[in-house]
Amino acid sequence: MRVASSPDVKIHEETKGRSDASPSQLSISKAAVQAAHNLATGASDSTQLMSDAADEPAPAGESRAKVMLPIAAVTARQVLDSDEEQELLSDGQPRTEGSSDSSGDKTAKSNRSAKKRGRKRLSVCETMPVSPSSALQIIINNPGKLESFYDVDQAKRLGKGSFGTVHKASAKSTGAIRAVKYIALERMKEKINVLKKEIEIMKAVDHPNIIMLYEIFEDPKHVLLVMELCTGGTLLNRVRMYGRLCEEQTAIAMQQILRAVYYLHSNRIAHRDLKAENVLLSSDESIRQTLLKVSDFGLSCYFKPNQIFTDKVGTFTHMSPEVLRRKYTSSCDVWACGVILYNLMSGGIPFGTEEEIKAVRIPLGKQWCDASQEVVGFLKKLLSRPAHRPPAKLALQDPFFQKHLPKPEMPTLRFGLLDDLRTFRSQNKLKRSSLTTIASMLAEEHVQAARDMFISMDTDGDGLLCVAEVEKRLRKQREQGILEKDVTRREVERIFRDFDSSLAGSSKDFTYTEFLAATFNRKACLTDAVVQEAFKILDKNNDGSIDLDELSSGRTLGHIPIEELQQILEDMDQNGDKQIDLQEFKEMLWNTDLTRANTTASLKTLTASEALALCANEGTNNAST
Ligand SMILES: Nc1ncnc2c1ncn2[C@@H]1O[C@H](COP(=O)(O)OP(=O)(O)O)[C@@H](O)[C@H]1O
Ligand SMILES: [Ca+2]
Ligand SMILES: [Ca+2]
Ligand SMILES: [Ca+2]
Ligand SMILES: [Mg+2]
Repeated sequence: MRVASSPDVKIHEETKGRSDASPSQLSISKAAVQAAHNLATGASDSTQLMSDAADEPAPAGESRAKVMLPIAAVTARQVLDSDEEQELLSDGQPRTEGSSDSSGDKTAKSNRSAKKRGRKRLSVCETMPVSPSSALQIIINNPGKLESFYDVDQAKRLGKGSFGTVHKASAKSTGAIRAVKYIALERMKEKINVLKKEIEIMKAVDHPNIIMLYEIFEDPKHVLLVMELCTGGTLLNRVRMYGRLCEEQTAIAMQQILRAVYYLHSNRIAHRDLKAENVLLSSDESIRQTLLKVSDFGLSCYFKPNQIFTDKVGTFTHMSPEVLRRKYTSSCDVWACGVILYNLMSGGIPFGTEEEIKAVRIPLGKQWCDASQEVVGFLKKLLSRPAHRPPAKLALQDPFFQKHLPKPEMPTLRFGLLDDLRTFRSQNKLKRSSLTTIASMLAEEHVQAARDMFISMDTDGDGLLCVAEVEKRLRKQREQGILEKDVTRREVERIFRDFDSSLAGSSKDFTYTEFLAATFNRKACLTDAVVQEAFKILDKNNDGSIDLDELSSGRTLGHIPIEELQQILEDMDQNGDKQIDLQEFKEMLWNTDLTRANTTASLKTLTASEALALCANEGTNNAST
């Protein structure tokens, strides 16, 4: 057990395989409760758990029960995890140690036995399934050295977490700016499975309000996560800067956080550590102008329908009553959103002790006097017993948002963009992955318009663009006189058909990164440097060409049927040497012909209106620009 001196108390108590909480576990909540109590009562004998507490004066003039705790109060973080440490040896066979071992013993024993058998201990990533990033469609584990690809600004630390630090870095090839999270393996020790879960989940998510993981490196001492950079700091810092946010800013922030939660829950992921400190701001512009990104998936996990969690994890101040009782579902994230809402509106947090949380009495002190009926009503819904608490999807439809969100901007959707989407769906996996990879390398100014378009059309916020959403937007533009002619539902549906081998023309919603990849401005963005970089990622052995072995190793695009790979190679190989060289690769990227579509009956004939639309938009190849 380790108590971090970080100002952020994350608790992870597992009951799996155990009947009772150990004394050490109990002492955590006691310590947290004590820290909260000290803060609420103004006690100054700060413990390690409340290292930041002294910076934050408790609001004066409120009764004990109504004191709003500064958020840093109870935040030293603790991770107690009894996930069974799996020792994986280079023969690839997992071996689970008996859970009765103490973890220290276990690790030492595994190392010893691995040595005895003369086998190399595998790196963290080598013991994980090789699956492509769902957003980027490629394997993002980089076996090379981080320093060969990125210049890391060691002097500038963006933040510090329980297991290491986060630094700013720039990609050598494209200059793209990133954040690198250094996770010290030495400090993770038997928590390696927690780290693996964090990586797996980050690899699986693709949403404009969730931090994106671009690449994973490993050195003997660290796992290095290359992530999307947020230069605007944490939402918590923003609140501290202003004391509290107005209702409009609160509505903007809460909508984005709940959209992320809705997306996660739809994908059966519970975050379990939502708090303003784990929500980052994309830039230092105002909340109205920047994007919020949910981050820190260190305590997240997948769940099955109706699954009940029993492990007590999260940050104490944001834990719901049912988490404390160790019988809860992903709805705990919605409760945490309630605590965040309270935090944004007042600058404090509502609950400091276990009793207060369990009693679900929300302290609405004088800070709340001038709050609107809607925000108070919404707060009460989020901070209610599980049976009354709305799921994220429903919370997003709350009158609070209707009343307090500014009118959304509506960038014009052009036919050219629809055409880009359809073209993308007619292309082979290699081209799609290359374009997606390239989209991930682009500078902010090149993706901004497409991103705004995606967000404005994804009206339910689930991170997917569906036929109905596009149709609705077209209809609206037609009503506003921006579109001169109707586009029928069938025509919209046509755009959504996916000619990927496994889908054979069936309809599929557009994901966020797919949308960016399909619509970025080819002319402005397909520079030699970027194309070469994308090529290098595929040319694993760096011999100047991509061949079948490289593609079929599973280390590039994941596992794709060999026939499909052969077909891809054949399509792109112009000189017949069964390899793709840089020139052929460039041509593939530039070629916007509907190569596959030409041979696909369903796309062969454009309707008259589509043909008209295409003609009308010639020259405006990219609608997002
Ligand atoms: N992508 C990012 N961009 C900018 N800063 C970041 C990023 N990710 C993390 N940070 C900073 O590092 C801190 C710790 O990162 P986090 O992922 O929350 O680690 P931990 O799981 O240890 O809390 C954050 O609070 C934030 O200040
Ligand atoms: Ca949607
Ligand atoms: Ca090669
Ligand atoms: Ca060739
Ligand atoms: Mg964190």
